[in-house]
Amino acid sequence: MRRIVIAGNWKMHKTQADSLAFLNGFLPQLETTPEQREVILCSPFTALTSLSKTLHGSRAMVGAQNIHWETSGAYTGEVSGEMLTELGVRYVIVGHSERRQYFGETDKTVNLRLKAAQASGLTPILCVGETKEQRDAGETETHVVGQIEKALAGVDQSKLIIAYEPIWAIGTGDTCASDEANRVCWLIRSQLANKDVPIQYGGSVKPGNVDEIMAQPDIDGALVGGASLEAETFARIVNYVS
Ligand code: G2H
Repeated sequence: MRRIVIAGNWKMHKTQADSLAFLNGFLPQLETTPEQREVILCSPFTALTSLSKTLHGSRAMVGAQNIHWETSGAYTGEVSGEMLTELGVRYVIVGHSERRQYFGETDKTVNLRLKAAQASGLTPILCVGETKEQRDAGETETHVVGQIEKALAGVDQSKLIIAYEPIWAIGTGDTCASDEANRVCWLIRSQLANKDVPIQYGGSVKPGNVDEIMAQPDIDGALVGGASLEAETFARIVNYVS
């Protein structure tokens, strides 16, 4: 049985106070969440400490949105794995398309960050996905397989989550058809040595489409942006009906 992992990616949203207000509404709704579902909240660095303290002993776990590959040094603005684990962080998103697009993230730095995350005991959530232009040109498969190969070179597949996020479906409300998403997730799995790696779908997941997405045989969870910002909405996603 593969794990089911539902993660919220808050991106650059929520102060500490906003995060705690979210938890007040969200945590009671986890009481009915099936036990085998992993629930993760990936907040900005500034809210990690508060989240970690409040979530201690609860069903939900804490994730960060980036990690540097060195353990320390003159890297202004960066955060190491040890700095994250010290706060109780267990997961970290690596290679999100927004980091690739706006912050110069490359397949090489994604690979380094994955290794650094695992070396510090974190489980990385590796994001891959194609642009609209690549999809229109029929290059989805080659692009995604190429991203996976380069990202995972020398990476331990026993402590890993992958998120397939077609860039054209991110934050646009334009969800990838669930069978198309499943086909790419299947393709990703076919490239892996460890077939039990949880593979999430991400891109405009919401309460109205989560059931259909999660019914797909090769989709093991969701990475949720906009719809993870409001407690009631994210709780409905986490508590989807299988
Ligand atoms: C994709 C996703 C979360 P959204 O970036 O990683 O965001 O659900 O808003 O499309």
